[in-house]
Amino acid sequence: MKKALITGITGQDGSYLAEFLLGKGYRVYGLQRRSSTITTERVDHLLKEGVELVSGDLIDENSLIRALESTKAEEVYNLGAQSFVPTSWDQPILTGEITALGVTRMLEAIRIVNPKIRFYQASSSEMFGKVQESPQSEKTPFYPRSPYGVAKAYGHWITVNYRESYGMFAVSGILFNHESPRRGLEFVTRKVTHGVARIKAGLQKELRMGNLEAKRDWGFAGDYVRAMWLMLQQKQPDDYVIASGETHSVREMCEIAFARAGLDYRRHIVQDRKYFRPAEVHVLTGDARKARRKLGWKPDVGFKNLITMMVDKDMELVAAEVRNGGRV
Ligand code: NAP
Ligand code: G4F
Repeated sequence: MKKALITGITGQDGSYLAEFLLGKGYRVYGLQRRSSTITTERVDHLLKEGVELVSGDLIDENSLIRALESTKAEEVYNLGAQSFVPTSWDQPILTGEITALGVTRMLEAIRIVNPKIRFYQASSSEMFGKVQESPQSEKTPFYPRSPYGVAKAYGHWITVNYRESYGMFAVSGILFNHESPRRGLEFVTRKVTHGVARIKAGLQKELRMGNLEAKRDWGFAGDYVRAMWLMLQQKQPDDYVIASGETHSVREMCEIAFARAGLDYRRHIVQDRKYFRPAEVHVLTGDARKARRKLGWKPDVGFKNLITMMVDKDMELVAAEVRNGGRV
């Protein structure tokens, strides 16, 4: 049985990846940091299927060494991060500690415990920021626009550096935005699909938002975790862009989401300066032809189906909340 350790298992991608690896017959371990509240909502169903949590934090090197020693993981998927872009302006140093230096801590832990461990780094299309060419491929230069993007660029290059310095099997997946019904409520797609469900249920009337003209290349998280695994199964370590290749504006996404519930977004969305960013990434479009060619990867779920799936799930969730008097 192959053993994998996932950092960030309690997040959106961690939960889909854990599910996927269980399906492949892996023994799956997840790094969980200490919290005073329950954070396992997304993986509770998997804990019953054998996923094991080990305590650790990307800020604490020793905890990473212990996690590798105790699990004897052969593959490490480093998905843990302070991943919300606006928070990175409020807490740039913490973001650097976790999202940038956390990568070096894990790479060092691997070098100490077992340099043969295969390592996946969750790099991001945010690194392209003020895009230098379109679409963006593995060869496009980075121009990050947020402390988060800068931290991810560091994480990306330190991964390349450990591969080149020590011959480690360390790869970066440069993933464009990917969403799901398990997406955090603060990210724009989920904020909208959950907002739509609440408006439809009569729990709120308006949804306050930022820049509706920003454009993203959105895909489904379930498709994207498959690419992470494929990257670690190759003969040679390499970096890949994972994207749908399609770009849509936040406005278009709102239109689809509200229409699914029979609503007109123009009647409910209020633009609020509070949600605009100090520096915006205006448009992202990924070129995933290398992943298609070398990994045989392509996404299954298209943009409209993704947003529809998310609205439908949020309508179910909000209906259940209403039935239970506000509790899920
Ligand atoms: P997410 O839902 O925000 O999950 C982040 C995970 O990181 C959570 O499990 C969180 O744990 C954990 N974490 C935070 N600080 C940590 C620390 N100090 N030590 C250990 N774990 C820590 O993010 P996601 O959407 O699943 O994304 C997964 C990874 O892919 C992230 O690195 C993200 O930056 C990157 N990425 C995401 C996208 C996307 O569109 N989703 C695109 C490109 C790259 P708690 O539950 O305790 O907070
Ligand atoms: O959903 P978002 O917050 O995602 P963003 O900033 O693109 O970052 C996500 O994708 C990255 C990959 O490119 C990941 F690395 C990162 O971890 C994260 O998962 O915002 C998307 C767009 C932005 O342009 C933002 O300005 O939506 C715009 N937007 C407009 N109104 C809003 C809002 N974003 C949020 N979160 N909330 C709004 O009200």
